[in-house]
Amino acid sequence: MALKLEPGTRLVVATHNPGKARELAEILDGRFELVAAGALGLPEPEETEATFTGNALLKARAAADASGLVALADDSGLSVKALDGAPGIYSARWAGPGKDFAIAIAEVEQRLEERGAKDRSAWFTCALAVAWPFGPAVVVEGRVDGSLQFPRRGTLGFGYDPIFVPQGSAQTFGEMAPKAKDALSHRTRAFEKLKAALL
Ligand code: ITT
Repeated sequence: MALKLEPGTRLVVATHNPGKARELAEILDGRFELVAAGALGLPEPEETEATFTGNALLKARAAADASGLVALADDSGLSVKALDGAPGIYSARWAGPGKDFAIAIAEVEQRLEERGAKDRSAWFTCALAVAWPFGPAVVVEGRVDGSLQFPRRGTLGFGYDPIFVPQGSAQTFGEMAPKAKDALSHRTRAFEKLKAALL
């Protein structure tokens, strides 16, 4: 039988990142009854996989099995071409234990300077995984290409948004209203694939 995610399903959103949780709620647009991982006291599993899809599956599996609910997890990050794809799956870790993205952004800028790199091409990736408790799981990936710009611009969004300009735009994600970012984002593109697979 094909896997289906019925409208109104109670879904635990397996993220401890409030920026992601907000965007996922916007993108899911009332299709499901969302429960936050934090509200259930679910622990944050260690991200031991080497890929976005691997870590998304790991987080969805852990949340589904611990809660008994269908779980949705997001593993995402920024990849910089001139840094050979870094920070990639380490995007959150570059912000340090205080999750300070001023530190992560400064690190990206400094590494580009150290390399004397002129190419500012970068992309965001989002892997979304859905797992059923002790059951099957599905994972998909979305990507948006763009370029980096310094200094940072805009106070909206989260994470690396103030330095990322998506292709075809003059604004950083940090300058865009939520709906404008959602129209272009890696997260929305991943969700479009999830819809095709499960809805
Ligand atoms: P969870 O694992 O609890 O979901 P996290 O923040 O640790 O939260 P990740 O390991 O997937 O999640 O790290 C992804 C990081 O990549 C995230 O902390 C952001 O800094 C960055 N990132 C992902 N999507 C982004 C977006 O849309 N805009 C800006 N930065 C983004």
